[in-house]
Amino acid sequence: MKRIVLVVLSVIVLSMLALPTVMVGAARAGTDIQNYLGAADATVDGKWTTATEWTDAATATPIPASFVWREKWTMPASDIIEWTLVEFNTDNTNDAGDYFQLCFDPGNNGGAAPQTDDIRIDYIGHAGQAGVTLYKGTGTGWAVYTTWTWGTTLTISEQRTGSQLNPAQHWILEMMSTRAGIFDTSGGGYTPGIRIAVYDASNSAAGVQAWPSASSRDNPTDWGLETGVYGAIPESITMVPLFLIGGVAVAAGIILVKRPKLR
Ligand SMILES: [Ca+2]
Ligand SMILES: [Ca+2]
Repeated sequence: MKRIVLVVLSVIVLSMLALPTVMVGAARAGTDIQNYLGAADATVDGKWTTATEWTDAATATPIPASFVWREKWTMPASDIIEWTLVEFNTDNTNDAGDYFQLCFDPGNNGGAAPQTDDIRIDYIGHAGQAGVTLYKGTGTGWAVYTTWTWGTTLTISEQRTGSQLNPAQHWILEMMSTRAGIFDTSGGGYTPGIRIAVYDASNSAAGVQAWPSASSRDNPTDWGLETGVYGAIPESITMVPLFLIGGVAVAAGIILVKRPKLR
C-alpha cells in the first residue's frame, strides 16, 4: 500500500516537472501565447512571403475574430530575434488614425501602471518608420524611448492584401525586433506579460481590438502571458498533453520496476 502511495506521489511530482510552469503572477488568467523557436526567419514584407512562413508560429488564445496574432523567435546570430505577425481581418481602409500597439512586461511583474521594465511599441497611420514610437514605463505612465534603430533592432512592414488565413484584402503587419534593447527578458526569464491591440479609425464604433480582450495598455497586471519555448512548435498542439502523459507513464513504469530492488 505504501508503495502505491509512493508511486502516485512520484507520478504527481513528475507531472509537475514535465508540464510547463504556469506563472501565478501578473498576467490575466487564461490568456496565453507560446513563443516557439521558428524553423526560419520571417521576411518582413507585410505578407505571407511563402506558404509556410508563419506555420511555425503559435497563435494566442483566445484569439478574437477581428485579428490574427502569431509570434516566433530565432537566433540567427548572437541575439534572439522576435518575429510578429498581425492580420487585422476587419480593417481594409487606410486611415491616419489606424494603429497597431504592442505592450511588453519582461519581468511579468504586473502593476496597475507601466513599470520601468515595461515597453510599448506604437505604430500609427501606416507611415513606416515615421509612424513608430517606442515608450518605456515610468512607474506611473509612459516616457518616449529612443534606444532603438530602425532596420537593425526594429523593423515593421505592412500591406493591404489577402493571406492563406484570410483571402479577403486586409491589413497585414510583420515586425522584426531584437531582444537586446527592446524585448530584454534577461531580468525576468521567458514568461513575460504581453498585450496586442489594433484600431481601425474607419470603424471607431468597434473600438480598440485587444488581446487580452478589453485590456488597457496602462494596466500591465491585465496583460496576457507569453511562454518562451526552446523548441519548435508541435505538429499539433493537442499532441503535447498526450506526449507528456506518455512520458509520465514511462517514468512511473521505471519506478514500479526499480522499487522492488530496494527491498
Ligand atoms: Ca513575410
Ligand atoms: Ca483603417
